[in-house]
Amino acid sequence: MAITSSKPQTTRHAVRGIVTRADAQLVIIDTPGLSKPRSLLQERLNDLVRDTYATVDVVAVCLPADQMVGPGDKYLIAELATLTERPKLVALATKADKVSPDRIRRHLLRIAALQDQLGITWEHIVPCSALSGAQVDEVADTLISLLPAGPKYYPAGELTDEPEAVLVAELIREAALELVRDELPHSITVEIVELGVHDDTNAKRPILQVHANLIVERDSQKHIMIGKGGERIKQIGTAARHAIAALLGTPTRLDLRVKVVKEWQRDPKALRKLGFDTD
Ligand SMILES: Nc1nc2c(ncn2[C@@H]2O[C@H](COP(=O)(O)OP(=O)(O)OP(=O)(O)O)[C@@H](O)[C@H]2O)c(=O)[nH]1
Ligand SMILES: [Mg+2]
Repeated sequence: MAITSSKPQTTRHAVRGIVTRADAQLVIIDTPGLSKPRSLLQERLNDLVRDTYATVDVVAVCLPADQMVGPGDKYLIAELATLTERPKLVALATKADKVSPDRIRRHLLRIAALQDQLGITWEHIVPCSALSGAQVDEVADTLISLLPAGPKYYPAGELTDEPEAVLVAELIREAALELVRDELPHSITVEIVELGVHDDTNAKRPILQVHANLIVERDSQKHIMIGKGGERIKQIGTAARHAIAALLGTPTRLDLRVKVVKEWQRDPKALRKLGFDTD
């Protein structure tokens, strides 16, 4: 349900994914990371993360096996330890497919050592890989074993409660992130101008019509996004259109334009308009 990319700060919303099984329903919330606020956007994201921590039963901290446990990870875990209503903590040693069993073992030991260093307790430490699927079921079992009994919040078959417009905007951003480099990813956001289903008499099935703006912060970035002869924006549009059609199961027509909203990450009004209001 949540988009992924090789660029930092990919997740900017608290996206819910719902897993319904015979014995339980697991609502997984993907949040942004907690980081040093360098913009109003980052402050808003940190507020969102803290609000989410306060409302969940368990926090699973992802610590990729191919990277050292860094100062950012330690900061985040130490923050979790200061919460008054402390959620239970699980460590996930992710990307297990990328390293040798020996390296995994050492990674697990370092994760275990964080308990004494930071004054926390891991209920479980689970190595896993989203790519190969190894131990993904164990992750679900582990999380479910830590949940209190409660109502089933969503009907079976529901995979997320994200509005369609948000999913579509995120898929467009995912396509854009894959096709840019360096600092630009931070500056990109997507605004849906119009989203509707059209019954085209010539088409056999209804068509999803999307009109969206790919927003950047500066004129120079606009030129990069458009690319030579419009090449890059065309590539982004094609990739996004396929992804949207695949997720929603509807043939899609996408009208995508690049727009500059000067310094939107620092502008309270722009942030509100672009859906980053935490109130
Ligand atoms: N090899 C491998 N790569 C993975 C695995 N899980 C995620 N990745 C890759 O790691 C990169 C980062 O994944 P994200 O899901 O965007 O990471 P994140 O922790 O949510 O990061 P932010 O949203 O930016 O805070 C992407 O390129 C993924 O394809 C895995 O299990 N194995
Ligand atoms: Mg993410």
